[in-house]
Amino acid sequence: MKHETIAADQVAPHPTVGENSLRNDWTRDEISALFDLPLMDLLLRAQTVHREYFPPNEVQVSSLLSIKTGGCPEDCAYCPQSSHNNTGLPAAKLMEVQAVLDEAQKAKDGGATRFCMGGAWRSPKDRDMDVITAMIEGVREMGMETCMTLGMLSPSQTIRLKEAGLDYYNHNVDSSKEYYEKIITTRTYQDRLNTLALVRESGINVCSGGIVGMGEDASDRIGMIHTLSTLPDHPGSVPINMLVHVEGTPLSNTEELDKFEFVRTIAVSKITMPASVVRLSAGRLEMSEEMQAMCFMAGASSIFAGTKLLTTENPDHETDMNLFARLGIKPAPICRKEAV
Ligand code: SAM
Ligand code: DTB
Ligand code: SF4
Repeated sequence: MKHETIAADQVAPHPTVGENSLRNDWTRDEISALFDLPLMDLLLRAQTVHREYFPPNEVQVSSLLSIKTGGCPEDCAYCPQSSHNNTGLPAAKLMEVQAVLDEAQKAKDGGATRFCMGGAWRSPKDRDMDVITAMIEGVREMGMETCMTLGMLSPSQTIRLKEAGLDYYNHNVDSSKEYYEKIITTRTYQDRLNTLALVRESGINVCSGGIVGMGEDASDRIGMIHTLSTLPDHPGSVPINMLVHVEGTPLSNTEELDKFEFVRTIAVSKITMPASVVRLSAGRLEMSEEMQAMCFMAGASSIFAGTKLLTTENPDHETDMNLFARLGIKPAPICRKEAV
């Protein structure tokens, strides 16, 4: 990929006071021009913007648990949990509340301030909502922020999650609309946007991002950030995942994305959505420490900690804390954000 130095008038100059106010009128051309900046200019600008909104050198630590694993009817080409993919992952039933709370306690003891629970569903069933809301209430009582990702929601399910005190709902747009249609056929991009609108309107904080390295091209990464940064409100959390190549999925042999393109995706997300917490999400096991440091420089200020994501591996806590210490990064204290 070629990144030329571009004419100064194609990109807003280095930020001055007020210039990094929140905007949701970003154009694809502006986003494309950001991607094309020389890497050091892009990193400097992203870190400068980050510091206008967040304390420096703090990274929030979330923990993930798959509360309902495998056997998903959706055909997402990247996902180890789809029943359309032959990954050999056994399907499990929804976990019991106490078993989830036990895992949450371990995550808290390990330093997590947010506990994210994921269900391999197209949508949750109404009959599961009592168990799900009990999980939210229990994790909240432990003093952690709660996040759920359960697929598409109905209006009444969304209200129940809000009433239980859910802090964040994760629902990724995953890519551009054009590329999304190539990797998932069992639902539409608009379905995704509809659930995001329900969540936003209910007052639950939105967590939405995507995956890069799925064989998409640069215009798809631009399209994904364009979708997210032009939503009526920017998502409070923006997870950027590097594809985890899982054998048995159609994307298992996808060519590795240039690492700097991933770093650029983090930086452009930060610049376009400066008040959002950009999360360096899946794929860290394949990243060097230097690359992760570059992602923090690019404005990533959250990670998933613990040896397991949902079904795939992740660096262990000690390795992460060792990296934090060497980089002078501190885990961010809990800061519960009430959505409006
Ligand atoms: N079923 C729900 C849904 O799709 O919204 C929630 C769980 S789903 C596993 C949550 C997210 O995990 C997906 O939107 C995708 O971004 C991410 N994900 C799944 N498989 C992945 C992979 N192999 N590599 C990176 N991210 C992945
Ligand atoms: C997100 O954007 N990434 C997390 C979380 N939201 C739910 C999931 C990553 C899953 C990676 C593949 C797996 O472990 O199954
Ligand atoms: Fe199911 Fe979510 Fe995986 Fe798609 S990403 S197959 S909806 S668990």
